[in-house]
Amino acid sequence: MGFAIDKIRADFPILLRQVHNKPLIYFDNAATSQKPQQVIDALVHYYTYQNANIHRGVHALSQEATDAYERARDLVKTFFNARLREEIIFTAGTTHSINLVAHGFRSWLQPKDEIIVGQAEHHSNIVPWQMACALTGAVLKVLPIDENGQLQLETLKSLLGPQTKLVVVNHVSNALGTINPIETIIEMAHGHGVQVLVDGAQASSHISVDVQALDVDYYITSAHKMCGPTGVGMLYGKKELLEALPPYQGGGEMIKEVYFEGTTYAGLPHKFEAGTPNIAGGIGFGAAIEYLNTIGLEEIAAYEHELLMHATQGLKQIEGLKIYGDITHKTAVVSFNIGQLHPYDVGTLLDRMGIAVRTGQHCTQPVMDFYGIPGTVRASFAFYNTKEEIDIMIKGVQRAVNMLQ
Ligand code: 7TS
Repeated sequence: MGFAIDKIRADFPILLRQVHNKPLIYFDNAATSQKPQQVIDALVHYYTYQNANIHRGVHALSQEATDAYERARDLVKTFFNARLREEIIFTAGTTHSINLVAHGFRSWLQPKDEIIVGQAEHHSNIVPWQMACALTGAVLKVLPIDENGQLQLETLKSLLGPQTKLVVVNHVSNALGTINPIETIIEMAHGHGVQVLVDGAQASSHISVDVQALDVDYYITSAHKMCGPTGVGMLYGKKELLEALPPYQGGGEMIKEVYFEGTTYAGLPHKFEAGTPNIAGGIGFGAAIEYLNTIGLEEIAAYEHELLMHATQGLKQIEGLKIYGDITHKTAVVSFNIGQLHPYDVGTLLDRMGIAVRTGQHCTQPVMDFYGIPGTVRASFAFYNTKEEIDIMIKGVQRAVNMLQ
């Protein structure tokens, strides 16, 4: 059976939109994915019929809302194959999850301790660690990429040492789409007794992830990159590590007992979930996972790879076009420039044709500095995109080049 693209596209009402009087072609999926009707319905259903605060009411509505929210946690747990449901912490998203862990690390980092960070990280996986280092005297060490955007594992070998406390890398680069060999990185780090945090924001709706098989210590993502709502995401952590990690925010729900003499904290996952959470968001996250499960991540990955190959081959026909991170082991992201044309100009012309791409640094300034460029044009595809849309974009890029050169 082929990929049921027409049926899938019909689930996404936004794909019927026009932009500048042209049918929308949405190729900014790495920034955020579109939402299927099933997810939109789940949000509306919660607010229409179940709205109540959770974990605290004896009344029926609160119980129903709690059940729906906690069911979503089970869906996330199963999706990532975590061992225990309390290892899944709901957060506001990837940025929040990373800050939560980095804040905990502030409590035990010592001067001269080292954190190894990939060169192609999103700023949200750099700055929280810089802040932790600034407060503790720990040192950030950079694991460099090569010309293709791949992490230099030989260098990791020499960077890992007795001072290393943590390695932080993304699973997939948002700027380039390159897939990092996290299995090897985790094995190498664990060989030195070092924990690994993986930013999975760009992987989790494209690559099947099994946190137990990976033996990863922390794995993080945002629901909005996975057809879910904004403002909700996940931190997976091994139970013993999360139990040792100090809480991030203090407040209601994260406590066991509060006395002015001192407070004790709730168990996992509540210790890290202070205050009223994004209840609708959590439920919508669960609905997004159910939706992705109905299609299947293996099928999604295979289809998106076809899109990637089609786009890569077509774009390479354009004279002077350079793709950054031009390898095959990547998700469906093509980051490129044409000669000296400014990516912003190309992106603006594509927008006039109804084609949404992202231009600029993609919150990865060190990657742009590495290549010595102001930014790139980034087309990032999802399983509801088509080769026909890609053909329109390729023609559009050629038109933009003709107009700008
Ligand atoms: N890490 C990676 C690898 C990302 O791609 C992003 C968002 C984040 C972290 C931050 O996620 P948030 O949900 O907390 O904002 N990346 C992008 C992007 O590539 N274009 O817009 C947002």
